[in-house]
Amino acid sequence: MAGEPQSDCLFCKIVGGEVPATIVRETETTVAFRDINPQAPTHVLVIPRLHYPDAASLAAAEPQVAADVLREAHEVAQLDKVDEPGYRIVFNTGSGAGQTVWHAHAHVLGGRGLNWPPG
Ligand code: D5M
Repeated sequence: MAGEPQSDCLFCKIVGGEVPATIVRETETTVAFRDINPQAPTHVLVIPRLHYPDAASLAAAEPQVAADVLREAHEVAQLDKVDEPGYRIVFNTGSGAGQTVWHAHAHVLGGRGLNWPPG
């Protein structure tokens, strides 16, 4: 059921401590950890503890938690000192956009020049 831990979800396992991760920050509603395949000097994933398959379904069901994810993304950027000159928050949504893990997550990318448009 949406919002409940899924036994076959990698990020639910990270939330539950069953799969190790390099945790950066934790709150009551979110966990932030370093991406295993970093695309920038700072590449952190911020996830809700609750399981929703993507950012849109999270925002629809739990708008406060979606806001918590955004707030934490900025906290992570500040922690890694990439908030200046700037950083990027990415929510890949759908396989066509490159989403591979079906538990909502924000990529926080920074520490290098970031091109626009993105690839
Ligand atoms: O992003 C999914 C991201 O999840 C991708 O950048 C790799 C990352 N990933 C996958 N497994 C792990 C573990 N075990 N730890 C940390 N990061 C991980 P998407 O937008 O779905 O393509």
